[in-house]
Amino acid sequence: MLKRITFTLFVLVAILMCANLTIADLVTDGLVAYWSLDANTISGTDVKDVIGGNNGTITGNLTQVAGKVNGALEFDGASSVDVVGTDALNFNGKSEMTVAVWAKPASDDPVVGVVAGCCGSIVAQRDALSWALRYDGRNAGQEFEFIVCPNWQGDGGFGAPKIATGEWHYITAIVAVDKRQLYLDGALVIEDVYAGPMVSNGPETDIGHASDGGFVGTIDEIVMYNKALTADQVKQNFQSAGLVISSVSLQGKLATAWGQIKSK
Ligand SMILES: [Ca+2]
Ligand SMILES: [Ca+2]
Ligand SMILES: [Ca+2]
Repeated sequence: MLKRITFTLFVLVAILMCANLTIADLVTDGLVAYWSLDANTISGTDVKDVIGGNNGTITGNLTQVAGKVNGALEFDGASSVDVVGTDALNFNGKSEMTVAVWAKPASDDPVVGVVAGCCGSIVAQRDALSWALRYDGRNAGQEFEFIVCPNWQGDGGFGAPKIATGEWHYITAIVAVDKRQLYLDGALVIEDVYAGPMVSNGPETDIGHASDGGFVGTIDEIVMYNKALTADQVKQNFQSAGLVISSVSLQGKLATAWGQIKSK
């Protein structure tokens, strides 16, 4: 009997260790918000930030679809997830931040905007005056741009090239004191000087749409940090499978393990 209990404990510890390995996969140092957009984080119009409590509300019609990691939301260019935000998302006076997201454009020109080609907010504090990671078709060759206040630095051309319709790609945008960086699929695409510190009039965060337009496509696994990730950390996040193990998969593993224990 003692042998069986010892074996049971061994199996349970082994499962939990595996779970912890998966959890450690996404960089957690400085992580202030994580909208996985998985089905178990969305209830009605409520969208949960599983890390920082910066919960959002769906405005318009968003469709839950298969994502890069578990579930995601499909955006139509008009609808959005609006996050009122907390002090943790207020970057006024700060000199570092990182925002990263998986995006899959629905077309070659994935934007519904107030002017032709612009502006497709993917994730932004754009209803506030702060920063935006978005699609701007006016920036030939640099359509997936990152613009940051003061003065929306980068709007004239600081972006990654178009990503192919229907393909998932991982975009990471960073403010690192005196420079801005943009990574695509874990590799640095562009870097430029930045005259900070950041200026912001609020922490309101918009996913999928802000005042001057919206992104048309699927968005998944949005993370924000209050620090500049290193190149290695960007790569680590690109290779990770998210942070949260769905309770279903963990319960499944436990049930399987318990069945194996009982049959011994
Ligand atoms: Ca997801
Ligand atoms: Ca808003
Ligand atoms: Ca622009």
